[in-house]
Amino acid sequence: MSCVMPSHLVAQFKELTGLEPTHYIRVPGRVNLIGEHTDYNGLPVMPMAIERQVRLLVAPRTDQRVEVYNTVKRYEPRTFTISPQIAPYATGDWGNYVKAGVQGIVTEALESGKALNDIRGFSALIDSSLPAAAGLSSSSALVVASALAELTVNGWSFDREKLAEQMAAAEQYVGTMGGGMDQAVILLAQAGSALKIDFFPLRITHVNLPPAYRVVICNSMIRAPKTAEARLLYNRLPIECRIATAVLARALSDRGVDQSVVRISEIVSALSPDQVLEEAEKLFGDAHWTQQQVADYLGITSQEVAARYMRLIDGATLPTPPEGFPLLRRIRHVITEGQRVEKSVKALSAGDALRFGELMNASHASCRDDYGISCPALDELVGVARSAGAVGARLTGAGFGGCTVNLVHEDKVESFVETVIDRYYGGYLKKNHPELYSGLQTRGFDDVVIVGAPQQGAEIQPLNS
Ligand code: NG1
Repeated sequence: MSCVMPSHLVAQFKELTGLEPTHYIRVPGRVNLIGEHTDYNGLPVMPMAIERQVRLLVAPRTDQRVEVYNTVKRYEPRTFTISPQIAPYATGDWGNYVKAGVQGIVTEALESGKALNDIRGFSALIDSSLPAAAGLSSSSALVVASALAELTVNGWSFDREKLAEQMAAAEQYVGTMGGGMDQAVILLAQAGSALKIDFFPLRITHVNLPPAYRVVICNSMIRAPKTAEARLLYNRLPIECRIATAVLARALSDRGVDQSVVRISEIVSALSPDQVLEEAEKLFGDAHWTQQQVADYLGITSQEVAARYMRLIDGATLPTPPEGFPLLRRIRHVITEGQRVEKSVKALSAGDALRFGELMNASHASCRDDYGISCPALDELVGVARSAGAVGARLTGAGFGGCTVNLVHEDKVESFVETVIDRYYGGYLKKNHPELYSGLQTRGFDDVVIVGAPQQGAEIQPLNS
């Protein structure tokens, strides 16, 4: 066990809860190297776990309450009772991530025949060194940490792969229609290597990064939250992919594609990625499709399109985008991004860092132009990073803000960091977002430019008093 428990947290835990902590749980964040928005489409991703993490001290309770404290004051304490259907807090409340993890475990326990009365709750103190809303998976880390707390206080063993799949489904509790990348890397990462993850079913391959290169994460400081309206920006993407999948499956039904498929990966595996791309180009053209056009093509009504494909997790329907759906662009990004992950694995096994860097750059262009998830600050940061010596630079995570990930030769890391601080933070950010820059002047840059190495996945340490 490599995690060291900080003693000041123990004192704080005892003071807040009146209990003695029994376990220390450490859950890393992650940075995605390549493979963006491919996971929920069934295509691969390549993330690694990072040293920034969520740490949690926990003690079992004799009742069915869950009581959580956070070392960050603005996250006020939350208490709730375990039940078959735990009602969420208001959208955006941090406690919903705790509820999501606990609910996932409780649902599974009840389904496996355990009695509600036999399920214990816990008290926990949470501390995080992961920036929130930055695309580094602080939310999934909290969901997984809460689930591990619930499993641990009940003395339940678990299989990491199965738990990763359960947690991907469990996190949808917060209303995001995400995939399974974050929970998988958080639980299954091994120190020293990145992971190629395939989905449905989950499969893991360890990938070595080029030894002379470092992964540098730069926070654009533009927050990328997934709450309220911002969440719609994210959810619109899986919905557009579902619509594109349905239309393509219909078009390709005479080529052996089953019309009931729900993910782009299922079409790609029936034909080949290049064939699907060619067909998609012919079918969709570069125009946006209206909801009515989709309905006409599928031989259903526009209301049926909304009911079948545009439902959000809370039962509401995605508002119809007035400009329509850019179906070719969405499909093209997802398919080429899946190909880029496969090519990256090949490049890295051949030790070809420059080729991997090119693929990262191409991924950024595709995320920006076809998937629409970049923003001026991310584009600027990527441009600065390349001129500062990164062989590959791209946005990472859901997008719309948050961080970039950069591959930098170890000899250039120091000058890379200096140039980025000077040109992006001291130049672009100061000029265009002075309010975001002023905080940095006092805080420094340790939290915004992070040089990372692949870390171990989540760990649980018993505290023997
Ligand atoms: P982040 O960057 O943590 O918001 C989200 C999804 C992933 C994946 C990426 C884009 C969740 C919990 N995570 O990650 O599954 O789709 O966006 O590649 O929804």
